[in-house]
Parts: sequence; C-alpha cells; structure tokens
Amino acid sequence: MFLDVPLGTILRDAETNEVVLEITEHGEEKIIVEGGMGGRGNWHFKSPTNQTPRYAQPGVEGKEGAYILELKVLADVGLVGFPNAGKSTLLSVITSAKPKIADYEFTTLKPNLGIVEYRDFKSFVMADIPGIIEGAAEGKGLGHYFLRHIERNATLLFLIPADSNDISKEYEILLDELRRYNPEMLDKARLIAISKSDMLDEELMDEMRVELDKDLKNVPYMFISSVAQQGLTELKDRLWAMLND
Ligand SMILES: Nc1nc2c(ncn2[C@@H]2O[C@H](COP(=O)(O)OP(=O)(O)OP(=O)(O)O)[C@@H](O)[C@H]2O)c(=O)[nH]1
Ligand SMILES: [Mg+2]
Repeated sequence: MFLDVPLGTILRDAETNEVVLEITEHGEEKIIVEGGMGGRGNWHFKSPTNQTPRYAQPGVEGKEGAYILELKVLADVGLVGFPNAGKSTLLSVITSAKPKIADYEFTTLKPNLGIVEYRDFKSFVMADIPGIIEGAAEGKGLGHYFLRHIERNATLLFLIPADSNDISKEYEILLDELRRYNPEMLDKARLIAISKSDMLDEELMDEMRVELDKDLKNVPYMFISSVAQQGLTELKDRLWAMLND
C-alpha cells in the first residue's frame, strides 16, 4: 500500500513512540513494513521422476506494525508591525485563521496563529501578535509582553503600511524595540512587506523603490496587498525559501 504524505512527516512507532523515519525530501519513498512473499505451489517441484509432487513451499508472512504519522512543522514566521499595519488581515488571507480586524489600533490583544498551506503539501505557521510601538521597551502600548511569542520564530516578517510617513524609519523603530527586548531577535532572517500597496500605483512604487533601496540597504522588501491579493504568492515563496535556508 502506498501512502502519500506531506513533506516534514515523521513516523513514530506506536508502542515505543520512537521516531522511525522522517520525510525530508520531496518525492522520497520509504518502505515501512515489508510485504510478504508468495509461496511456490507443488507444480514447481515437478520432475521427470515425480510427476505429482506432494511438496509445496509456503509463502512468507508480511510484517505488521502500528505507526503514528505526525506532521512536523518545519519552521515558522512571526509578524512584526505597528498597530493597524494589517498584520491580522494578512493572516486571515493566507491562512484559515479568523482574527479580529478593525480600523483602529490594538485590535489584536492576544497572539493568533495560522497555518499557511503552501503548494505540494508544504506548510508553515505564521504568528500574528499585537502591534508594537515606539517605547514598548518602557512599557508603552502592550509593551514587550507579546514578543516572547515570536522569540522562537525562525523568520520575522515586518509589516509596514504603504501610507506610512517614513517606511525605513518605522522599520528602524521596530528593529530597535526588538533589540531592546532581546538582541538575539536581530539574528533572525528578516523580510519587509509593505502592506496595503493597493493604495499605490506603479509610478509611486518606482519612486519608493529608489528611496527604499538606498535607505534599507540590504534588507529585502516587497510590496503586498492582502485586500487586493497582490504579491501574496511571491511572499509565500520568499518566506518558504528563507525558512529552508
Ligand atoms: N487598503 C488596504 N487596507 C488594508 C489592507 N490590509 C489591512 N487593511 C486595513 O487596515 C486596518 C487594520 O488592519 P488589521 O489587520 O486589523 O491590522 P493589525 O496590524 O492587525 O492591527 P493591530 O491588531 O491593531 O495591531 C483594517 O481597517 C484593514 O481593513 C490592505 O491590503 N489594503
Ligand atoms: Mg491585529
């Protein structure tokens, strides 16, 4: 029997709970329990001197086993942004999570998790946390309380709205708050998504690119819109690539 499983599936022995194997490559095939072998009937043993042999060879029994298939989440993404940046909206569009969304700050008061279902059964978890503001280190806004929820994430996705007065400054403030919380947060891979880009036209985007290339230096950024569903596939591709780097 063949069983198709998603990448990242691990197989545990149901009795010992030990991990027996893990599917780490696309298209990988593993034999879990070997099937039996057919026997040989008596006509196999027919010979000139024995036309009606009474001897036959029995087959070999197949093996049996009980296993548990478990999907190991390979890695995940934490969303970082000011209140109202569109974090929960993004989560609601690329996962089946249904977080509260509203046009005011601090809509999200507790973290939300969603699974981004990705092509070929790939998936990763995305965490949406309350917005961070300047001075969070001193306890402003919801402070640093929720940063621990993204402390273990492999990758950080910074969400900065297209109508921000100064995108690179907003990014620096967020980065500084993370640094003050725990300098190790800066060791994580980062991507900036400029949200609500449906408010921009191509010309404006081109102008912004010139500025952003200069100010953001080597931090990768891209334009997305959750509402207009723009750039979301590319976003998932890039996050996936970062997670697997
Ligand atoms: N035009 C436009 N508006 C958006 C987009 N994404 C979100 N918004 C709007 O931005 C507002 C805030 O969205 P939320 O997703 O609640 O923002 P948030 O970052 O989760 O906010 P907090 O939970 O308060 O930190 C809502 O009015 C959304 O409808 C987008 O792609 N385009
Ligand atoms: Mg929110």
